[in-house]
Amino acid sequence: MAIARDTESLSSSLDAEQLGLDRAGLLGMYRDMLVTRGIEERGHILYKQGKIPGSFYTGRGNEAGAVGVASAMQPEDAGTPLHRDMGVHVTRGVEPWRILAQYMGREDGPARGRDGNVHMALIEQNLVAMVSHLPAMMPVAVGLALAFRIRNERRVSVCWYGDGAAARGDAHEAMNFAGVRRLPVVFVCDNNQYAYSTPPQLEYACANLADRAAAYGFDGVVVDGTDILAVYSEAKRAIEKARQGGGPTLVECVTLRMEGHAVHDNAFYVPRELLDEWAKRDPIARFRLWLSEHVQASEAELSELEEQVKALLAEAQKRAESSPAPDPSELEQGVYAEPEQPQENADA
Ligand SMILES: Cc1ncc(C[n+]2csc(CCOP(=O)(O)OP(=O)(O)O)c2C)c(N)n1
Repeated sequence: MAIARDTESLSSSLDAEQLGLDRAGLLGMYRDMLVTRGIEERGHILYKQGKIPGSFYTGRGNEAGAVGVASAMQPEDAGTPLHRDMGVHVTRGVEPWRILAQYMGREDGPARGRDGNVHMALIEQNLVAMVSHLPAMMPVAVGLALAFRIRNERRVSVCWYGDGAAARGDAHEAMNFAGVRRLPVVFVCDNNQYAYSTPPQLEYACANLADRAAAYGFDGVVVDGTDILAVYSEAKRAIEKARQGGGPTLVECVTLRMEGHAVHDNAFYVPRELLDEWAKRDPIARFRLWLSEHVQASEAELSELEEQVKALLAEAQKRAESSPAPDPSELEQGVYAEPEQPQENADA
């Protein structure tokens, strides 16, 4: 029995306008999706050229989920994006060359060559870098929301996690605590239907992961994660509700992971027909069509934008490749926070 609410697609430019999205904003979202995919495609090639250490993950198919949610956040809001959410970093303004530098372990990557290639975030964008253990960032995101509450700040924390991660205990603890305290946090479940090779029927027994929200005392909503405007609309509603003191929401964005778990994996266990079916719902192609139908974006205008993104990324890659490797003698710098100086106690 499903409990969560299902969303509808946004159908017209009027709907988008009602959400506060003008033509420039809509084209900006399209651009952010293109940049996200382009960076990951380049990363894939760099990995195969042996230029990226470790393994390499992409969020192909999840561009609408990442860019749509991030576009609905305010700059002061905070978030904990994961390995499928590169679009969050792009939307919040990290320069593409720095992401490519991060991939290659260079000094100019946000982690300055000191962490895994997708373990990155710029704290000035109010993003917290992920750790590998899933979903260890959920209690962190809830902690951010608790801090906002205690400090009386009208900020919202956005917490991304996967369908596989949803099965672990820390996901339950985070959501339970957030529900009990009605904290300003939005849980975004990137349900890409596979946790490595584990399919949905072996991951959970409810109809939707968003159904679980009811058990924690807040709303759950299932969104087509390939429809950027539906994602934006639900994320905006959830974020502003949290800001007004209405407590958490669980937004489940349903997609299909369009590549292997990481690039070494050919995903032989995902049925070909399923991949073919979801390929027809590619989020970038869908939005491109919407833009041409609803805001009269011409073929020439869209192609020009696409060429601009290609040129930007070619330049970004050159710059990233010229970024130096970190100096081994400085390896330990910037890894741990410097301890704060104890405050002078006036009464002592
Ligand atoms: C606690 C823990 N166990 C195992 C792993 C190894 N691992 C990394 S990603 C992943 C799959 C996670 O699936 P999901 O949460 O659905 O996210 P997805 O990668 O599909 O986006 C696994 C098992 C991990 N990172 N953390």
